[in-house]
Amino acid sequence: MPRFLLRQALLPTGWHDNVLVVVDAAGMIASVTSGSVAPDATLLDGAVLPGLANLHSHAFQRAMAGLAERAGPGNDSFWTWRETMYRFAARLAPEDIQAIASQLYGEMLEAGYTAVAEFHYVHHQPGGVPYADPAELSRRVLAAADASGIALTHLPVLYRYGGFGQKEPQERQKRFLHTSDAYARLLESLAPAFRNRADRRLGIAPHSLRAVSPEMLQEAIAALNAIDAGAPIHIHIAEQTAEVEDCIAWSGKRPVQWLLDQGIVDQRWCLVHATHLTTDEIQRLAASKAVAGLCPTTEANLGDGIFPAVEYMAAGGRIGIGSDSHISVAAAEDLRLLEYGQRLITRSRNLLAGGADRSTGRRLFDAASIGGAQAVGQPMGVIAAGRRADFLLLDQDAPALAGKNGDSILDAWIFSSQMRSAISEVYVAGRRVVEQGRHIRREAFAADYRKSLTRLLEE
Ligand code: NGQ
Ligand code: ZN
Repeated sequence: MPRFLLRQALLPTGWHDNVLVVVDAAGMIASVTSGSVAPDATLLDGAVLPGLANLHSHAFQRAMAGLAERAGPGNDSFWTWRETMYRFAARLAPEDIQAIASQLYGEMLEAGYTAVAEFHYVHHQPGGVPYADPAELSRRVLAAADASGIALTHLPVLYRYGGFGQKEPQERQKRFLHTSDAYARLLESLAPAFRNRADRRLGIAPHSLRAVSPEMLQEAIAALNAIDAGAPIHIHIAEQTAEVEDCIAWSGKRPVQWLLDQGIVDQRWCLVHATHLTTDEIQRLAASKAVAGLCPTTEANLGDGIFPAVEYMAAGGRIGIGSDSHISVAAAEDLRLLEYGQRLITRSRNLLAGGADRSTGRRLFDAASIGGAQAVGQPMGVIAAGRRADFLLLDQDAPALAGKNGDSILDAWIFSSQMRSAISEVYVAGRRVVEQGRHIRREAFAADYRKSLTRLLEE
C-alpha cells in the first residue's frame, strides 16, 4: 500500500509533524499516525492540507471569462452579462466543452481544488434538439474530469422555465431545457458511470426557483432518490435582488424563505449564493445544516451583493466555496474575498476568525473544506482514515510562507500569497496530478483549449 510521510500536516485535531498516511489501493486513507519515522514512505516535505472542494462550477464559462468586461450601451448588470453568456453558450460544440473543462479542471487542481461540483446545464444542440446520446455533453464533462484527475460531483441541471410562474423560456435557453421525464431518463442513463467510483458522485441541480415549477422540483428529487437517496441537491438562490422581488410577487415569500418552508432542505442541499437573506432566513438556513455555496469572486464580478457571513457563521451556518463563472480560479482568493467583503462593509478586521486569538485563515479553510466536502457529497475535507487521500503540499520556498508555522501558514497562503503559486504538489486519491505547481497534462490541455478558443472567438 502506498505510504506518505507528511512533514507538517493539518489534521482534524490541528497541526502535527511527521504524519504517516497509509493509502489503500482505491486511494482511500487506511491510517494516519503522527510522530512517525518512515524512510521508505513518499516524503511530502512541507505543510500539507486536505484538498478543497470547489462546490460550484459552470465549466464552459471559463472560456468567456474576461470577455464581458467592456461597458455596453446602457447600465451593465448581471442580466446583461447573462445575455453575453447565452450568446457564448450557443456556439459551443461537444469538443469545446471537453477542451474547456479539461483546461479548467487542470487549473483547479493547481489552485488547490481536488473535487468539483459541476452545475451542468448546456445539454442539447444549438437550437435545443438533444444529441443522439442525450447525455453527450455530460459525458464530455466526465471525460475531462478523468483526464485531469479531479474528483467530480456531476449535477445535471433541470431547467424548464424562463421565470417565476412558469414563464416560457427564451430562444437562447433552449439548449438547457428538459421535461421531468426526459430529465429522469438522463439521470438513469448517467447512473452506471458513477457506480463503484470513490471519485465521482451524481446529484441534481434544479437551476433556480425561476427555472422549475414546485412540482418539477419534487419530481427531480424523487428521480434522484431512486438512484441515490443521499446524493447532493444544489440550487441557485437569492443571488440578485430582482430574483427576490420576483419571487415575492409570485409567492408572497422570499426565495430562501419559500424553499425552507417546503420542509425539504437538509444536509444534502447546497444553496448557491443565498446572498440576500433576512435575519430570520440566516438563522433558519444555518439550522437546516445545508451548505451556503459562496462564490465571492464571481459574486463580486457580477455585482450580486455581499453574503452576511458574519451573522450566518456565528449561527453555526455551513459554507463552502466555488469558482462559479471562473473569473478567478484560486481557492485562496475566494476565501480572502469572503473575509474582505465583510471587512469592507463593517470597517473592521478578522471578522470570520470565530473568536479572540484565532486565525482567520484557519477558520476559513476549515469551514470551506468541511462544508465543501458535505456539499459535493464526497469522502474528503479532512486527512483522516476513511477519507480519500487528497493532499495539497504548499511550496516550502514560496516567499510568502517563509518562516511561517501552523495556522500562520494558512493566513499567509490566503492573505498574502500570489494566487495559486504557493501550491507545489497536489494528490487526488493518492495520485500526484500537480508537480512543481504544474498539472501533469498542462501543455496538452492548453493546446486543445487554445484551438477551441481560437475557433470560438473567430466566428
Ligand atoms: C448561470 N450564473 O446559470 O450560469 C447563472 C446565470 C441565471 C450565476 N448565477 C444565469 N452566477 O442565473 O439565470
Ligand atoms: Zn452558478
